[in-house]
Amino acid sequence: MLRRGIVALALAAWSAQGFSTVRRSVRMDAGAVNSVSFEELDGSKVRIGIIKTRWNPKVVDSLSEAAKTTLGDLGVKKENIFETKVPGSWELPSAARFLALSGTVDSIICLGCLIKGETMHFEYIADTVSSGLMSVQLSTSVPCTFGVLTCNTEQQAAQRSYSGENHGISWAKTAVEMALLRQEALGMTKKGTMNLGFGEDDDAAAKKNIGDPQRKIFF
Ligand code: RBF
Repeated sequence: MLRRGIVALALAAWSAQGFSTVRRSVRMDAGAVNSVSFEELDGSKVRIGIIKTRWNPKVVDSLSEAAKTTLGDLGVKKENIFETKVPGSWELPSAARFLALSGTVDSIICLGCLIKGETMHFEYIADTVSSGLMSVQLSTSVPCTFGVLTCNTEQQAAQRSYSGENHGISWAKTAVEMALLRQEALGMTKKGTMNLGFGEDDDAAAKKNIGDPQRKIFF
């Protein structure tokens, strides 16, 4: 009986080790990345909003500086960047909604930094802000970049902003890419009207495509 127990324990330990080895190797083979590549982006005709929090200013200001420099590098004109502040991350979704509904921007970068503390604020705010921003972008058709760092420590926040790989750079690129996608999807790049992007340059060409199964709608 005792021997059977020992064998069972040894088997359990061996299989647990086996499984964890398999899991480890799968994770290594999955090609997971923690950054994303971008194609060349022409930001010369897009209007971008930046909303940033006054909480954690060292981190958030560094994110917004990196974002603005990147927008400039992509050709976004200074006069096409609108910037405003809110107290904390909790306020980002309403401010984003006001800005989206103003019709003055093609895409909004929402910047904040939540650092886990001793109370439950982090859990409440992080979840709600991310779903709030998703809801704003879907209900207004103005893409909102989720630029909120949700960190366990101040060091993690620093490593992702002023003393490491600054995420403001990729968030600015994301915002320009989504602004261009929005303009294309809404037919704003075509002459004339909102034709939902038939992929032609004028309205007549777009109409000609109606009924053609090959016609290109949206992207
Ligand atoms: N806002 C942030 O953007 N980052 C934070 O780390 C943060 N921590 C907070 C901690 C507590 C205990 C509270 C009450 C608020 C915090 N806020 C933070 C502010 C929050 O986003 C919001 O501005 C206020 O709750 C007012 O609505």
